[in-house]
Amino acid sequence: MDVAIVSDVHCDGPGSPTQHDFLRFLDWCPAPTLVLAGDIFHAFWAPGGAPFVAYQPVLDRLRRFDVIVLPGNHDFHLPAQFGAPAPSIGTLLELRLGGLRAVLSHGDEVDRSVNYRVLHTVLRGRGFSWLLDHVGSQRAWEILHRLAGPLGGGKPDAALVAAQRDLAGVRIAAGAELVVMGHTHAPSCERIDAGWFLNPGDWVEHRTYGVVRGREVELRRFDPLRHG
Ligand SMILES: [Mn+2]
Repeated sequence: MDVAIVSDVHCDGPGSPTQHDFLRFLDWCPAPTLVLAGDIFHAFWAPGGAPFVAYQPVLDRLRRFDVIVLPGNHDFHLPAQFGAPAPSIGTLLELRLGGLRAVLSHGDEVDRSVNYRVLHTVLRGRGFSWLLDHVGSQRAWEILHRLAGPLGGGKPDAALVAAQRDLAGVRIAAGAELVVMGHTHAPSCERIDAGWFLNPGDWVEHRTYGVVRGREVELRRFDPLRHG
């Protein structure tokens, strides 16, 4: 495989099953390029530039990959660890993946609700960033976990899933050959006209990831017993 694509892993420290299985995935994964399409961590921050210790094993494993990072709503500060600029909602990356012209985003840009927009504009602003950098690592962890909520499964939001499919169609009509959006925890891989729409799913319920080989795209499920 040329590229592996994951989103919504929600790693949450050494005790979390998602992080446990994702570490196994990273040790196994044969793709040289790895796309992290948001919410890889449940509540990421790097107070004063130092990432939470609980997440360090994952960051260490990522070093051997050529990593492409997008901001999720749970880890919007992650791209900064890889030298990317400050992320806003709906950050788009347009680049070549395998043999395909790809357009990547976390997928939360389809949530047009005022609550979501306001909350996430504030959280990604300088005031909140200053606060988290000054309360200490433990307090920052607690604040972010209160905001993140429990690591729930729950059904994907049908309205958001439909909105993503529509938006994928628009991006494909504009020339994208692969559109990637996660966030909804609704794994899918389908053709829309001449393009692919991939939602890599999540690791709370499905443990799915996308694969690009040449011009082919598929969705797979990681089985730690078989691959780990
Ligand atoms: Mn998300």
